[in-house]
Amino acid sequence: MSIPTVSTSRPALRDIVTLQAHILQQQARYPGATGTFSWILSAVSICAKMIASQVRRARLEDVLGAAGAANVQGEQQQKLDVIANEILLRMLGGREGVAIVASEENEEPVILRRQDDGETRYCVLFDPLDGSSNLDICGSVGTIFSILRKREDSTRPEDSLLQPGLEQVAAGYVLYGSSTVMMLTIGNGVDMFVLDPAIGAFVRVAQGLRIPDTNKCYSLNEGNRLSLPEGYQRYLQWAQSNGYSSRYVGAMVGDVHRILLQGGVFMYPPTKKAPKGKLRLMYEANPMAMLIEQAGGKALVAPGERILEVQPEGIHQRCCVVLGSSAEVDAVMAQVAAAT
Ligand code: AHM
Ligand code: MG
Repeated sequence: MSIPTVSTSRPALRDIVTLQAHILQQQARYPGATGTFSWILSAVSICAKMIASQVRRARLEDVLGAAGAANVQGEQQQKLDVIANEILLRMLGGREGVAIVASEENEEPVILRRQDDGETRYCVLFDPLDGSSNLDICGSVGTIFSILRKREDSTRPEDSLLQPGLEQVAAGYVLYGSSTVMMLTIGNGVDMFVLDPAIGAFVRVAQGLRIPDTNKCYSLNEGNRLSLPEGYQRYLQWAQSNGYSSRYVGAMVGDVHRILLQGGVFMYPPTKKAPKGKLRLMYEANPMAMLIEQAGGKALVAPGERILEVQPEGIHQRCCVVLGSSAEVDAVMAQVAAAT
């Protein structure tokens, strides 16, 4: 008797690769790897699941709205900012391989382990809940993270933290949108995972993702238009005369996700209110720049100046961000260069 087969377009079970399996596959490429780094990525994925579940239940649990305090940037903390921050601090704090954590929500980095026992340790920087003003309206929010290797040649924590983005060993974000998506790079391309709520695991849905070279789409807060430097105003004039579309979620993770998948350019230039730009270099711009470059795009602070090459001076430092498809970033920077 033949066994009936069920025809389905879903991947066969043997083809499903969870984030956990993906991390182990990557680890196997480095014969000397101890698993320390993999264990940290696994902690990040558990945090992502916990935060996703909190975000989904926020209104039911009555954890929407302001927590009543301002963070180090002087911005109102939402209750969920505080919850997401606690989850990451506690979970990463429990990982032996994490030496230092730094968060948008904490003025000072947290030094977890100082011992100098020859073990490789890491620094994890994160924005626990980016775009949290979107929470009250059920809009997209996200977690952004950047992982650096702790420097062995210095005992000063700031030397380990204040490394340019080029030194990142991994970076990524989790988007809590209509589904929960993780984008991850460990320096050899960008892979995408979707949280399958039925099995409670992130499942790999794309490998070696490439950003389209061009797309007539720009993403910025156009309300700032009149306070942008002249080159950016000229770019908008040019783009609008050339049939471009405008898309803006107001949460960097949501906006960059669209650009990464569909192409175009995301930017947050300097404004009168934020003369150095609004976005933070270490845990917003750098991880996004690494992802975009790993996908074949560009990420600049000014014409010819990569975000990843900026030498940081403070963990909460801000910078100008222009990133996306190569041709679209070039189009912005051509106008900026022409105006200076
Ligand atoms: P946050 O980290 O306090 O949420 O702020 C960062 C957010 C980004 O997600 C987003 O790109 C930007 O701020 C939006 O700013 P604006 O409201 O000025 O357009
Ligand atoms: Mg943020």
